[in-house]
Amino acid sequence: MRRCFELSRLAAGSTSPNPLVGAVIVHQGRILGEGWHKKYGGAHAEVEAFRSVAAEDRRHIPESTLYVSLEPCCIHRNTPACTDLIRRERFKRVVISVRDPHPEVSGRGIEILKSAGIEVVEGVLAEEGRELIAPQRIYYEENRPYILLKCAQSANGFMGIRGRRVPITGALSQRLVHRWRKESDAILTGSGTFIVDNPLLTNRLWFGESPVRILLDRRGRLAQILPKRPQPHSPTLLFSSRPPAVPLPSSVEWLPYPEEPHALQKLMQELAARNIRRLLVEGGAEILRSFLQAGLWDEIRLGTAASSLAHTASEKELLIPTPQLPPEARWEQSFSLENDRWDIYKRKLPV
Ligand code: AOF
Ligand code: ZN
Repeated sequence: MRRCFELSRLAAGSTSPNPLVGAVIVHQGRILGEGWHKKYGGAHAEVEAFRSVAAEDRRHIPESTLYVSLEPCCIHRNTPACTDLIRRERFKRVVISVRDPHPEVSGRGIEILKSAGIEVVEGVLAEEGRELIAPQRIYYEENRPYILLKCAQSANGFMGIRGRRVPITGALSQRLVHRWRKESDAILTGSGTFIVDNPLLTNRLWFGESPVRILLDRRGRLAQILPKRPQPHSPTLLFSSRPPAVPLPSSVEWLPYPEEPHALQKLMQELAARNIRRLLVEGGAEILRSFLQAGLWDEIRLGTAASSLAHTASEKELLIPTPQLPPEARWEQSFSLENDRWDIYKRKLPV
C-alpha cells in the first residue's frame, strides 16, 4: 500500500479534480505490475497497473492481489469502471486503503466486487490513504479546495517590511515552493503582495505546469496595474471589488469580490466549482490572517530563515509580524534546507 501511495504522488498536480491513486498487482510476493492515475481524463491506476503486466504473467492474475489506494470506481465517466476490469480479469483479492468519497461510488465499488466473489480488504493504512484524498473529501464535505498556507519568516518572526520587497528564505526554498506551485491547482495572493513583490506566481524552477493564478483585490487596485506589467500565460482570476475600467490582458478573467461577511467562503465555493481542489496561498500577512480567521485552512508550511530581518530605526514601525498559528495547528514535521527550517502543520481532519 505504501508503494501505491508513492506511485500516486508522482502525478501530484496533474489529476484534479480527480484524486491521486496508485495500484500494485502482486502474485506470491512478486510485483507483476504497477500503475498510477497520471492525468485527469486518462486511464485509472488499476488500468495502468494491469497494462504494465508482462504478457507471460497475465495468467497469474486470477491468483493475484490488486492493491489500490482508493476504492475502485464503478461508474463510467471519462473511462470505463475499474470494477468491470477487475471482474473481467478475475482478480482473486483486492486490498483498498480508503473508500472513494464520490457519492456515486462510495461503498458501491466494494459491494460490486464482493458480490462477484472477490475477496475485499479495506482500511489498510487508512490514515495516510485519507490524507492522500483530502482535497476530494474536503470538496464533498465542505465544498471548497484543500487550502495550504505558505509563509516565510525571518528568525525574529517577521514576514517582511511594509512597502518593500525583502527576500526571506533562500534559493533552495524558492525551488521547493515552485514544486508546491506545480502540485497545486491554483495559487492565491493579495493585492498588497502583488503590488510590492510583483510575483509572477508561476512554476519556473520545477518540472511541470503552472497553476491558475488568483488575485484578491478587495480595494480594486489591480485592474490598473495588470496591463502595465508583463503577464505569464497561466490563466488568472482577478477577484476585485471594482469592475475593470481598462481592458485586461486576455489571460485575466475579472470576477466580483463578494461584498458580504463570508466573502472568503463564497470565493472558495467559486474555486471548487471551477475544479480547483488544491489551493496554495502565498500571502501576504493580511491574506494569511483572513484565511486563518475564517478557519479556511488545512495545512501551514512555515519557513524560517536563520537570520533576523535587518532594518533601520525608521523601518521598525513597518515590520510585518508573522500571523499567530491557530491553536488547532498540529505540528507534523520539520526539515532543513540550506539555512532555512520548514515546519509543517496540519489541521486534523474529521475522521
Ligand atoms: C479509480 N482509480 O485511478 C481514479 C479513480 O472517469 P473519471 O476519471 O473522471 O473518474 C471518476 C471517478 O473515479 C471518481 O469517483 C473518482 O474519484 C475516481 N477516481 N478511481 O478507481 C483511479 N483516479
Ligand atoms: Zn476507476
